[in-house]
Amino acid sequence: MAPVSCIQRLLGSPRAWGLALAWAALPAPAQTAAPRPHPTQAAPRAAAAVWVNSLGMPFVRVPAGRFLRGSSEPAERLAQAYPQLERGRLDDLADEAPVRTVRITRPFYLGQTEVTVGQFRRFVQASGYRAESEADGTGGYGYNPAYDPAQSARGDAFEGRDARYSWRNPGFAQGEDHPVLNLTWHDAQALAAWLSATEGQRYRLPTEAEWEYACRAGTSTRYPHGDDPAPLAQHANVFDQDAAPYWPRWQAQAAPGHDGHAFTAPVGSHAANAWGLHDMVGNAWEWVSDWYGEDSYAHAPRDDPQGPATGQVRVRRGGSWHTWPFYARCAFRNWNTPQTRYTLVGLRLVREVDVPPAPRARQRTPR
Ligand SMILES: [Ca+2]
Ligand SMILES: [Ca+2]
Repeated sequence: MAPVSCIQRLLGSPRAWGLALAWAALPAPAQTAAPRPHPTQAAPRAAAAVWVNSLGMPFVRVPAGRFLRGSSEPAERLAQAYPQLERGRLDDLADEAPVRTVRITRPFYLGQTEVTVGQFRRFVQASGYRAESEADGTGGYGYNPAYDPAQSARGDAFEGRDARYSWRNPGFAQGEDHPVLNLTWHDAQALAAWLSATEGQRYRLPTEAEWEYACRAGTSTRYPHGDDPAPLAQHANVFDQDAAPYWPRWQAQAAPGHDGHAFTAPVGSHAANAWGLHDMVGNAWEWVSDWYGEDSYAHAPRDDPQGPATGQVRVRRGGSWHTWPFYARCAFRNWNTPQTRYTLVGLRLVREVDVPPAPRARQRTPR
């Protein structure tokens, strides 16, 4: 059975009425989504203007354009760049091909950073929303130094599901400016819907194509900084020499060097890419709107692809603070069920650009 969207489920339940009333009772947002400069996010490298919404999320405008989506790198070349990886992992990348030109026909505002704990907390306080991990009582995943993956049924790197874990607690300390984790795809939909309703704008998750376009920011290399994984820790918060001591059996997979963070980093701790976007690579995986399809690139339209019409799992992109460099490439695709809540997965949002109405067709002068 195809999963039902959160909004559909909300509208079909008594809870929807309570939520709707909570929204209606809200005071007007302290500020509208009208663009204004953000006092703290003006990255010198990113000349692009930054705008902030009513929850304090900064957005930058991504231009319309075209890019080469995906990767067709042969396994032999990848093996040279990532010699520590088992060969089987290099042969499992068919979903990144074929590489094709994709056009993004409309500009859009994209979150300059991942959604933070503080921003999500303000949403929860204003709306009364309960994250899926709390609403269903099964919790999320978290880091527990006493937990041994080898002793668990699934062998997962993290403990869960467990009610002690949620977006409020991934098992390690997070500041309000860290990326929020343990949210489901449905939670992301609820956040976007609430922002849309309260601000009168159109918020949504980026499509998978928009996400990769924005990650690449005009580049066609493995990472926004280039092809070489060696300096990745200078550019992103990934599984590095700061994280490896906590998972010594994966030491060989850690990026060389120190990015300064064993767990999540405050968003924007690393330099922005060429379009002014931080942490597209690393820190938290990011939900996108598409259903996953292993062969979806071969069947996608060239313009504004939206992904398969149906599916079982939703795509997440970009890698996280716990991700090996190979899986933090701009082209890499991963997925989870829309109910998944996990210690590594967060999101960033799109706010659509207001499109002025098309000019009326000129009337033909009768002859
Ligand atoms: Ca790190
Ligand atoms: Ca990220």
